[in-house]
Amino acid sequence: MTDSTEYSPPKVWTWDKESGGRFANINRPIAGPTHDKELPVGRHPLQLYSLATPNGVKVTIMLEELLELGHEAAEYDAWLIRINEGDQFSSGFVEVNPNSKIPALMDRSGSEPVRVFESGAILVYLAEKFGAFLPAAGAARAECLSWLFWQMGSAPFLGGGFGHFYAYAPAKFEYPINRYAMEVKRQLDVLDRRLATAEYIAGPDYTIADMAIWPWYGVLAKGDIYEAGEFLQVQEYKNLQRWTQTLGARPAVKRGRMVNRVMGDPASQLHERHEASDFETMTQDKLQPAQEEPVGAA
Ligand SMILES: N[C@@H](CCC(=O)N[C@@H](CS)C(=O)NCC(=O)O)C(=O)O
Repeated sequence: MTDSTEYSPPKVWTWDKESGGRFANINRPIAGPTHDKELPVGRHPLQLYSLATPNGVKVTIMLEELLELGHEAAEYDAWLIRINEGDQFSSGFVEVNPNSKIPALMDRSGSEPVRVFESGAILVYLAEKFGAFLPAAGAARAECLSWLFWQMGSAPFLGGGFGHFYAYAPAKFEYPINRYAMEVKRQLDVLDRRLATAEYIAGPDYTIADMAIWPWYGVLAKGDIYEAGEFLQVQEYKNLQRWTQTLGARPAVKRGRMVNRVMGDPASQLHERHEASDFETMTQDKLQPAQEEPVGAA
């Protein structure tokens, strides 16, 4: 079960720029900005700086769901942050998120702008601001927040663990792939069992817990990330499959997935979103060549 490339750690770790596998160019052991650049600001109160990775899509789904419900104050500008080109290390972005990761939100509706980073915090902030998709109190709120934080704690094992070693590492190593496949299968079973007795993740209602979990585990269940559907036998999780399809059919989910998307079918990519009508006027001249993006560099 040992790998052929065993490693004896030195006394002191040093930064080896070649060691990070795919996307090694954005991995650094230091925080802070690498260059001076302000972020653009559009005309809506909500300014989102993001990319359509699973963590980014959670927020664009929420904003599109709020608009679908008729909350006009949820209109937003979504600016593209190309993380594999280092946009997350600009001085402007670091001011909004000192952790240099998408998604990041500026709420400019009040007298002072409010910054919000971490996708879970953004979902809670928007849910509270608009009084939607998060039960107000009691057991229902506790259940929703429990599943939301379950997602925040679990997805790094899927993305940074399984996804990294199965899809991005410089070579396939049995030990980490085995370890993280085991954990991801366990997580899929957690969701499948929950969805055997509940229509949505937090109970009878669709909430921010669904919006947080679907872009990771729903998309994994469709076999759409890491090309791991067969390896993980995702079709076995029948209740998860039912929920995945139900959510995937929601118009706001379909729109949310397109915003800040730079990969896949060009017709599914809306690089920046400034108006609701942008979805209708998506034209080829707005589209640039597809490129690869890190799926959850968490
Ligand atoms: N826990 C964070 C994770 C955010 C995250 O990992 N974002 C990735 C893309 S999915 C990123 O911006 N990576 C850029 C980098 O690591 O430099 C959240 O949920 O917001």
